This record gives sequence, C-alpha cells and structure tokens, in this order.
Amino acid sequence: MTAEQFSGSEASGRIPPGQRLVRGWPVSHYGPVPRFRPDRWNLRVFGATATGDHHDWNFDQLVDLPRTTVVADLHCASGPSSIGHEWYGIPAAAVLDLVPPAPDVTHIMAWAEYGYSANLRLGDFTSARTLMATHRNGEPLTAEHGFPLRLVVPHLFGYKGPKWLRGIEYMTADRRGFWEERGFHNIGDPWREQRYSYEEQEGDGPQPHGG
Ligand SMILES: Nc1nc2c(c(=O)[nH]1)N[C@H]1C(S)=C(S)[C@@H](COP(=O)(O)O)O[C@H]1N2
Ligand SMILES: [Mo]
Repeated sequence: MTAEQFSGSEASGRIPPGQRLVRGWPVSHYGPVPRFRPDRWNLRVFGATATGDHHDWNFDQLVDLPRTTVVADLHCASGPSSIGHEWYGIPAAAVLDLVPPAPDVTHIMAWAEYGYSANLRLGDFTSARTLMATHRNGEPLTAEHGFPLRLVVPHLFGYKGPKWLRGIEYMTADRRGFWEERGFHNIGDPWREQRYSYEEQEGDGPQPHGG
C-alpha cells in the first residue's frame, strides 16, 4: 500500500482537526523509560473506594482479570496521530466492578511510574472502549510503549493514557494530572480540539477552591 492510498482511504475523516497522520508508531513521553521489576510491581486501586480499603493486583494476578480487544487511533496533543492500533488488555470498567467506588466518586486519577498522572471523568474511564492494555497488535507492549500496562482512552488525546500504569485513584472531586497542570486541556477530546487549558470552557476544569 502506498503512502497516498494509506492517507487517502484509511485516514480520511479519521484524523482530528489540527492533527497530522504519521506512519508507524512514534514514542513520546516525558522522562526516562522505567525498568520493570516484576517482584515489586503492583496495580493499586485506592482513594475513595466503597470500603475505604485499597486493592492491589500483582503482576501474576493480572491474568485473572477480564480481557478485551479494541482497535483505536492515538492522537498526541502536540500533533502526530498514529492509527489502527489493536489494543488487547483489561477493560477499565472491570476495575469498578471488582473494586467498587464510594457513591460520590466523580473522577479518577490514573497514576504511572515516576508520578506521571492523568485525571479522567469517571465516564471516560468506564467508557466501553477504555482499557488497560498489555498488548498491541498481538505483541506484549515494548518497554518504551508502556510495558507491562498502559491505559488507553481511545476518545481522548494521548496524554490521558499513562504508560507504565501503576494506580487508579478514585476521587470525589476533579484534580489536574501531570499535563493538565502544565497547560493541557483538562478533558482532552481531540475532535473538539480540546488541546490547551486556555481553551477550557466553564465546567471543563476542576472547581476553584473556595475561600
Ligand atoms: N507515563 C507516561 N505515560 C504517557 C506519557 C508520559 O510522559 N509518561 N505521555 C503521554 C503522551 S503525551 C502520549 S501522546 C502517549 C504516547 O504514547 P506512545 O509513546 O506509545 O506513542 O503516551 C502518553 N502516556
Ligand atoms: Mo502526547
């Protein structure tokens, strides 16, 4: 398939405004690639759980969780879009089933190694296509793409999907994550061009503190 056919047939109507199609799968993140230590690795669900207790899965326990496959595109808010990734992993909504949140939970913070974080509305996290991916195109994730686990939120910009995912924090109010604190849009819908925080509308961001 030529580049022209690729962009013409496969990509038309598929690339959000202001984005450019790139071939392959570029690597993009802030900071170093963490080393995976299986003996120390866990995925922790914490914060406002229904019981007040946190819950951990170690690496071996991940195999007991439900699985799903989702084909999705990846739009980086700095412009590049790579398309047609076949993600395989754990549906994010399963986390809520297995570790019920307190009734007043409205948002989650997805935490990665080294303190990278991304905040999501609960509905973005539990969306049918949101998953915690272990594989892409049938292969385990590579280290630079987030092995062993990364969050994929197909309907939002790439910064909403932490690679090297380690935690899900249930929150009863919204709070900005890593890029959301550094000028990126609190919601991050590429189709609505929600790229920068100065473009936020009333209600898109956390409520200002009172007093
Ligand atoms: N832990 C972590 N996850 C991250 C980032 C990061 O800096 N650290 N960058 C995000 C951004 S901005 C994008 S566009 C995607 C890029 O994913 P890729 O390198 O697999 O293309 O990872 C996201 N996940
Ligand atoms: Mo990005």
